[in-house]
Amino acid sequence: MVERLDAGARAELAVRLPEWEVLAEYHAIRRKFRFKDFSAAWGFMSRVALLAEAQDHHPEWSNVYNRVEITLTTHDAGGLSTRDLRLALAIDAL
Ligand code: H2B
Repeated sequence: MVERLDAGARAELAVRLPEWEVLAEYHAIRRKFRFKDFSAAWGFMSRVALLAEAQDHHPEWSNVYNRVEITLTTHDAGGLSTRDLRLALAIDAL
C-alpha cells in the first residue's frame, strides 16, 4: 500500500511544484501545457509515457491538438503520494 502525503508534505507542494494546481481536497495535482503544434505536444507525451513506465506510475491526461492536460493522483493510495511528486518533478524537468 502506498502512503498518502501528510499535511506537511501537501503544503510543500505549492513550493516544489509551482506550476501545478492542487485540486480539491488534495486528491490530485494538475498542470496544463501548451505547445507549438500537435507534433510538439505528442513528442512531449511520448517522453512522459517513458517516464511513467520507468516509474510504474501513470498519468490521467488529455490532448487536444497543441494542448496537454495532466492530472496526477495515486490510485493505490486514494490520493496524492510521493509517486505523484516524483513524476511531476520529472515532467517539469523535461
Ligand atoms: N499509476 C497511478 N497513477 N496510480 C497507481 O496507483 C498506479 C499507477 N499503480 N500505475 C500502479 C501502476 C500499479 O497498478 C501497478 C500494478 O504497479
